[in-house]
Amino acid sequence: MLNKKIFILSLLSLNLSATEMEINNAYIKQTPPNSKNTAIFLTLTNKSEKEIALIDAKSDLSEKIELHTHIHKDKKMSMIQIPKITISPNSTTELKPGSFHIMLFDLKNPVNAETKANLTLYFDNNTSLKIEQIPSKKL
Ligand SMILES: [Cu+2]
Repeated sequence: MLNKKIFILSLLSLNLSATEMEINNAYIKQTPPNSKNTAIFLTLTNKSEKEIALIDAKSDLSEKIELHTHIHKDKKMSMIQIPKITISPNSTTELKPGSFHIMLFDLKNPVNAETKANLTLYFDNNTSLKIEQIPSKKL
């Protein structure tokens, strides 16, 4: 953790940028009252000339977070944990329903319209980005 640069970003804008990675349109999926799991979606834009991978995430809503994607298996969609989400140089990778997502397990509280999340993303180039006040969305 010591050599990871933490960029603390604006509370009001969800148009966040660091030197090399830009995060846009972050939101948490609202949950039914008894659901313990949800997902965070966002877009990652790599503005550098090198491939960068998202390798870990932390949030105040849950102690257990995994990077996930969906796969088609036996004509069914299922989700699996993946070690990283790679963003090619000068391109955008979208985390969205049915595709890549940040999975939150064992939620401390249900996610409703008032919920705001704080999220820290860790990348394989030894940087991290903190996003605050992420809003929820009903999907
Ligand atoms: Cu998942």
